[in-house]
Amino acid sequence: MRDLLLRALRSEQVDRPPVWLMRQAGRYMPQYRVLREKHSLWKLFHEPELAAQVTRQPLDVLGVDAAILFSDILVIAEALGLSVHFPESGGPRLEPPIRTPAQVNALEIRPVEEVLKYVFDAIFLIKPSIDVPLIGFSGAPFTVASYLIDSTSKEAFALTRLWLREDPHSFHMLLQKITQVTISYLKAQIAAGVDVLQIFDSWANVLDEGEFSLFSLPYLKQIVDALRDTGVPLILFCRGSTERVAPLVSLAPSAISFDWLRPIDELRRAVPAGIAIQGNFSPDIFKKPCEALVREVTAALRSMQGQRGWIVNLGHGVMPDTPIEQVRLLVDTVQSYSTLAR
Ligand code: 1CP
Repeated sequence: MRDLLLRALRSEQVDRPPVWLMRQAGRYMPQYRVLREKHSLWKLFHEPELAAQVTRQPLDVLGVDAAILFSDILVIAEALGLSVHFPESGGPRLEPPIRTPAQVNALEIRPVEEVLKYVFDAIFLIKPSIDVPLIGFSGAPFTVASYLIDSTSKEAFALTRLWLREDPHSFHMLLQKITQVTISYLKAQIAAGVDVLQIFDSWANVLDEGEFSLFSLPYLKQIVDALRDTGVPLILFCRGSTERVAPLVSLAPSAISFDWLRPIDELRRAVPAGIAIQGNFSPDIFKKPCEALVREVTAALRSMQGQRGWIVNLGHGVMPDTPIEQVRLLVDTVQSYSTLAR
């Protein structure tokens, strides 16, 4: 296996940083659009052969240093007895949305090995067919709860924020149930063969600092602690991470994924050695002309000269209207850079 990602996650000395991209399989890619014209998103997630095919697309097209399982943070709702729809636009929808403490009480955790078998079957298919590490993932409990309650991200999860202020007790109960099923789900992904895990707290930024420390951090901690013994590296992605360095560092994950609001070399100095950092180009970098893109990427690579523990990525996912040539240029620029040659 080309294990550059694993070595960077262990903060070993590497010749160049590994590069992969959040949402590296997606609509910006013509090959993905061809499949999406034939199949619904629901089907791509639920049919292991198709999920495996999409997972491999960015490896063939971009040659990135890691694969990320093609799935969604919301399929886990099925292990809580809910059904999730992926409409053509507007993001996932949960049926029925959770709106009362009685519904929280009634949520039953089902065996993930059975309910989400199609995810593990996809992992079984992918693993022997790739030569880079496979990243499995889940949503963070707060982010998943936001979708269960509001059903979509419209209006920045107004009902979720109302609930956590008015009835924190039942909100914590919901978070605890999601945490429990998430730990089982991630352990089952490891058993099926993933090499790395990433947790997406994509909506943590709607919480203020105090709320984040009450409603997100303790649940992230439970997950990180429960998985530490497995030895599988875990990357924490949390929207707004550059403003929450200290609380995220306190969880001691293998790596923290950062947005683009602070320069990467400054973040490297802010995070203790031994915790890797991931990021942090803006997805808007792909709107720049080629020379400007190469200049910006090269400047970041130079600024990290001699530093260990960096995984090149964006600060958030690739946008659907991104020109694929620009994505390839970013990947090629990183992969043709050698720190040893300088
Ligand atoms: O390539 C990859 O990154 C792997 C596949 C992947 C991942 C990691 C998908 C497929 N979804 C996710 C995680 C995910 N899903 C997150 C966390 C990451 C992030 O912040 O982007 C979130 C918030 C979702 C929820 C979701 N699913 C949305 C966002 C809606 C909103 O509220 O803003 C959407 C549009 C989806 C559907 C979906 N899931 C995945 C893809 C490629 C898509 C878009 C489908 C398409 O355009 O064909």
